[in-house]
Amino acid sequence: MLPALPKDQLLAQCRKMLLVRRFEERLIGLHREERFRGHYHVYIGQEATGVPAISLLQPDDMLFSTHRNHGHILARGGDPGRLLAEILGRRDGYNRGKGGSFHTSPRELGFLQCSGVVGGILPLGTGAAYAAKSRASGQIAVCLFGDGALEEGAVPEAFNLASLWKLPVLYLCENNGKYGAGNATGAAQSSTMAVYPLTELPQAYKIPAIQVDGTDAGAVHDALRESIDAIRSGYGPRFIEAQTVRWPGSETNWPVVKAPTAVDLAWDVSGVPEDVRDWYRDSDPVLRFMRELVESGHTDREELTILNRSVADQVEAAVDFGFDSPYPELGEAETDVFADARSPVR
Ligand SMILES: Cc1ncc(C[n+]2csc(CCOP(=O)(O)OP(=O)(O)O)c2C)c(N)n1
Ligand SMILES: [Mg+2]
Repeated sequence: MLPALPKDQLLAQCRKMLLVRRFEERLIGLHREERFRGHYHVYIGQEATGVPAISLLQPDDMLFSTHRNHGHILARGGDPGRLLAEILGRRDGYNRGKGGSFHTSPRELGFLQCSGVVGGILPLGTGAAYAAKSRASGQIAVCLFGDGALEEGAVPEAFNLASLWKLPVLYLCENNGKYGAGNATGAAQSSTMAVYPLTELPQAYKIPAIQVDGTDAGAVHDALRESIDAIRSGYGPRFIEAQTVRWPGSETNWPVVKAPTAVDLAWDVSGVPEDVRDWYRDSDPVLRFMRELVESGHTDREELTILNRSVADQVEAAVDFGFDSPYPELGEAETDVFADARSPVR
C-alpha cells in the first residue's frame, strides 16, 4: 500500500527511491569498469524502508547508519555528487574523502556517524538520545542498522539504558534476510542469533517492538509515524524490524546488477534472468511502489518514464562531479583526524 500522502509527496518519494536505485546500479558499473577501488555495499532492495522512514524525521534529528548508508543519505536529501566524491576519496566528498563509502557521515544532514563497525552505532545513537533528553532539545536519534548488529554485545547494553532512562531513540532494524552459511537458527535472518524473532531482544528490555514489511512503503510509513510520535511524546525508545528479501545481486561480497531497473519491469519481468525473476516480481520495493502509484491513479507509466530519465541524468551529473573533484592535498592527511576538545562540535 502507498503512504497516505498527497501526489506530490508520493512522487517525491518515488524519485528518491529511483535515485537510490540508479545511483547504486551506476556505482556497481563504475566498480566493474575499475574506475574506483575498495569495498562498498549497496542499499538496493531496501528503498521502501529508508525513503518513507527518513521522510518523517525533522531537520534537526540525529541519524546513525552503517556500511549500507548510501540509500539513507540520499533519502535524507543528500547530494549524489558529493556522496560519490566521498566514495571515490575526493576533496568535494562529504568528509573531504576521508570517510569513504562505509563512513560517509554528512553532518549537515544530521548524520552524526555512519560506520562499518557492525553494531557500533547503537551505543552512539543511544548516547546522542541521552544528550538530547538532557538538553530537552526535542530531537530524536535514529539508528538504522542490519539484523547482524543485534549480535554485538554493546547492543543489549544500549537497549537497557535507553529503556531505563526513556531515551528518545528509534532503533530501525533492516532485516534483509538470510543468506550463506551464517544462519544457525534457520530463521529468516542472516544473523547468528539465538533469539527469534528479533523483536524479542528489545522486548526483553521493555522496548515496544514491531515487525513490518520493509517493501511496503505505506506500512513502513504508518509504523514509523506511530513510533516517532510516541518517542517525541516522551514514552522512550521504540524498535522496528523492517523485513526485506535480500536483493540477489548482493548475495556475494561484490554486487552484480542482474537486471537494470526500468519502469517496464514493474509490469513485465520476462526479460529478467529466470533464476532471479521471482525477486523482481515479488520483492522489489521500487517496482512495487511504481505499480501502486499507477494502479491508484496517481500517475501513469509515461510520467514515471520521464521521472526515471530525469533521475538517470541526475546520476550522470553526479558521476561527472565525483570524478572531476580532485584528490585532497597530501598535507590534509593530518587534518580533521582528532577532535579538538576546545573547538565547538562541527
Ligand atoms: C564488529 C564487526 N564485526 C564483523 C564485521 C564484518 N561484517 C561486515 S558486514 C557484516 C554483516 C552484517 O550483517 P547485517 O548487520 O545484517 O547487515 P547487512 O549487510 O545484511 O545489511 C559483517 C559481519 C564488521 N564490519 N564489524
Ligand atoms: Mg542483514
